[in-house]
Amino acid sequence: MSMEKVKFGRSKVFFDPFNRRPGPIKKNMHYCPGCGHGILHKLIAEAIEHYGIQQDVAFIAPVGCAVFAYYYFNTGAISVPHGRAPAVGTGVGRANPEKFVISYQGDGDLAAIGFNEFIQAANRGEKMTIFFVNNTNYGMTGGQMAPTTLPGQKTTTTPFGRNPLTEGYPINVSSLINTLTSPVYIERVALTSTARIAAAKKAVYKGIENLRDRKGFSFIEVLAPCPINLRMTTEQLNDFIENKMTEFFPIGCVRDRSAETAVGELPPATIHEPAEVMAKLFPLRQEGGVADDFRNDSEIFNRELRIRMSGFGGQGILSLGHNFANMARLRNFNVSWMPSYGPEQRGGAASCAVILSRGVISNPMVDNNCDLLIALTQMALDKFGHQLSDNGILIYDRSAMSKPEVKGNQKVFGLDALAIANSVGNPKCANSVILGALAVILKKYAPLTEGDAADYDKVYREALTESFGSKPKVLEQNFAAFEAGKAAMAAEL
Ligand SMILES: Cc1ncc(C[n+]2csc(CCOP(=O)(O)OP(=O)(O)O)c2C)c(N)n1
Ligand code: SF4
Repeated sequence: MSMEKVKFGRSKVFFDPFNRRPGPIKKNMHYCPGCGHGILHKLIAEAIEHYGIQQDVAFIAPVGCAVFAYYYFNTGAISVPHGRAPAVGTGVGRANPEKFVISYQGDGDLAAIGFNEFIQAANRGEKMTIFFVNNTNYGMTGGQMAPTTLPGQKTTTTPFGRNPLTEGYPINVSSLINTLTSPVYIERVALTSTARIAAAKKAVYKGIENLRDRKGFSFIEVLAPCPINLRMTTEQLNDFIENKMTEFFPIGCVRDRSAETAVGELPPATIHEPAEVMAKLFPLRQEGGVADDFRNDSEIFNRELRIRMSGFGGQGILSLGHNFANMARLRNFNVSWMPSYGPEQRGGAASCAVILSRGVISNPMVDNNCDLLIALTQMALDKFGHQLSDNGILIYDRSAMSKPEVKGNQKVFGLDALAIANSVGNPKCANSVILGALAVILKKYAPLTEGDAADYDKVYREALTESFGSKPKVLEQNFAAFEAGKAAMAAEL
């Protein structure tokens, strides 16, 4: 059957009845009488059927009147947050390259809140077809101004008519993406008459054919009636679309490179093996050749370790946590590092929660059962002291507070971290002083074997080199601070 022939009856791509639609009405769509969405749905369903891709379509529905498209289309369907259809479609398409992604969006959804997602997907030439319903307003929410509202057009948010001096001119989306290199096919159609609908049908079929043939990004803009919010009769609406909208949105093909674009191969899955990604991101770990050999049998490393480091901004407390987390990462721990600081650049309270685990870390918060607390101010101790477990370790800055009370089996160690850092010539190295002190504490109390203690020193150097490799002087000062911290803590124990 020629595709131009009018089809009566319901496409098999639609459910029949619409059982997903709540309430007693199962035969009709929820759209207002005369709405363009229903007509466009019909054309898309027929095209999907025609090209035989129903089983593999992922239909991404917007927020807007078409949010319930999944009531009707018997295809894979996802409803997404407002404006996110091209972003979700990108994810779906990349993770499941064999699927056919359709993004269906209104002018509020696509050209306002979701404009960036849309234009980036168009620019990347994602293999998807987008149907863009331009009805010059936010239909679902009662007729607010959209980016496509015409100058002078009254909406609930432009009661005196859109004024280009204050609201700008309508955005011509099809022309805008015609400045990009990637899109294969861009056409604007309308739904005002049988002839226009027949032309729209051709465009819809081409968009779906391109999708089937994996040719790339196709975009079909549909000038559609919204009789309810525009408060017009069908005749008035047809006149509005044909004579007013087309002044800003001329009907016709904007670009068609479908014929010269080769039928695409199934795109390669762009999800890489985790090991491959790690090797790429963290080459040092590979070069060091120490990826898998740190398997300390100590009980302490066989469970989640929960650490809180806290002090004032500027004391390097966040870097301390970051460096420690990095050291653990370089030895195949899963880690989380969650900083928390006030808006002040310097001097406000700053802290970070670090978790190390050989298993999955499901929650990066540390608000109880803390294994290790490093407190560099009295305020930090007051705030987090009670979270330290009965078997936990506390390291505090002796110059900032007197020896805190000990609870249960807690072990408490004082250190003049800042003074030691100053002695090596850089107060910013206090965090390396603490990491040095921690080496000694862990060796004795974790306990670490000789080999693992040596590896702790090694991985400290690896982590610091990763951060400061290009600054030999800073590196040298930190290494000195680390050794000074070790010596100071060894003298205490
Ligand atoms: C994040 C977010 N912001 C705002 C809304 C409210 N909202 C729902 S639909 C809509 C506009 C839809 O208009 P359009 O995309 O033109 O689709 P139409 O309803 O006209 O088909 C808005 C702003 C929302 N649901 N979510
Ligand atoms: S409000 Fe407008 S776009 Fe929404 S269903 Fe009604 S006519 Fe269609």
